[in-house]
Amino acid sequence: MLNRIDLRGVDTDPRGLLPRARLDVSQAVETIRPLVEAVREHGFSAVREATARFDGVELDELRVPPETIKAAERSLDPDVRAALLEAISRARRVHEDQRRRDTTTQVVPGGTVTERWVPVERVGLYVPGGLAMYPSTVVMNVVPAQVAGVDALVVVSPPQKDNGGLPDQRVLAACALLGVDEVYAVGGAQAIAVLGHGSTTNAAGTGYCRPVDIITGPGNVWVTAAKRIMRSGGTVGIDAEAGPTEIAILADDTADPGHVAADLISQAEHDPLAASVLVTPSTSLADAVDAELATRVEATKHTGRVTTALTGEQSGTVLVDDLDQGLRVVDAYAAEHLEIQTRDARTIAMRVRNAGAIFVGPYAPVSLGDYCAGSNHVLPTGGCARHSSGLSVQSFLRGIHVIEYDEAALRDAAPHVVTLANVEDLPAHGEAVTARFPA
Ligand code: HSO
Ligand code: ZN
Repeated sequence: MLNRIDLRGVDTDPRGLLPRARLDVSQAVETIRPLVEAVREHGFSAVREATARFDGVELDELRVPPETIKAAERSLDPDVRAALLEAISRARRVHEDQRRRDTTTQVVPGGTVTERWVPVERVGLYVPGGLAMYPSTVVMNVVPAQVAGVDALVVVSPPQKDNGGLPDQRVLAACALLGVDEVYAVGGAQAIAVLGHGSTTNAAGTGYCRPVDIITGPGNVWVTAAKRIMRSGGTVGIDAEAGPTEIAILADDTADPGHVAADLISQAEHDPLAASVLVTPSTSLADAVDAELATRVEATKHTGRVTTALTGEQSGTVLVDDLDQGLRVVDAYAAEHLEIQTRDARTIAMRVRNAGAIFVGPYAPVSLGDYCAGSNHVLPTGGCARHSSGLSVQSFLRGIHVIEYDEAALRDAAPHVVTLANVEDLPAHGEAVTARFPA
């Protein structure tokens, strides 16, 4: 079922040889720019029009009343509630350990630099609601922002026709469980424009969503394009440009082919564009995984999109000579999720350089991390794991240097400042220091 790419005996850089979807965000940016501009200029009326067109919902008010959010929590199935609470508490434990402490460095007597970690004030979280509903994504975005100490958290999520034009009921309930009460029923590029530019929330102009400082959360290509537009304006930060989800599995002949197949299918289920890649030195494992896929894909609920994802050019089995070459391949691929299902998986995992998250051994499937490992599931895709990390407490903090020098310490540093200022032909810089010490 999976395309096969045979890299055995190939010792060139594997980067260009690996399967990968090409997603043209720049094209989408041009398509979506007028909509983002319309929201900036006209606020609610532009949002209303886009929502009718794309979501088939006529909105009178974007803001979801806080009582409605609370009611969603009350109507939650007890098992779903327990699972969400467990996911929240595990994520909190991991993210609380990420919180950096301010550090003060005594550079010289009388001279210190303190790095103060300060949260951004207002964050907008995009929660998708297309092929699937994502209460777990609410958890993964809100928990690190709360641990960072962000003051105001805003959630936007597409209105659902079958929920009376409100976002998904479970998404609302997750917001309630986390104490988020500012939620807007808006999705797509228009939601990103509301977060970035701010917007009126009804025709009367009695409600207003203030612009945020950072926009996080995954979405489709239109959402990503709108995030790129907002970031290029300079005043709004974004977490990352999330592309379709990816799983790579580095496995040897000790791996259970049924588990490998199940894990490849699990991420393919997200999106016809999702990527599932097996990297293995074992042709017998590759064959056995193909055989498992044949039966499991038929039996799974979303056969259609799983088949499209698994047979697409972005998915495949890469045959390698050995695990050393396998490691070079997975590093070149820089997967959003990487599973290591090999002998001595822990040692192999320690050698990986590029991945959004690494799942080690037979009992750490990606779907554990999607919900309930405590780790974050908002991770870099499309090879961005080469330079970026997933969402964390750090994503919501800025490290501000606070400089305190006394008179003697400045006097000591003065000749060096003057010398360097003169080297750069910026003498006024030196004069700003010497002005304090008239001869
Ligand atoms: N695998 C997705 C996250 C997710 N899975 C949410 C299920 N729900 C991207 O990491
Ligand atoms: Zn997933």
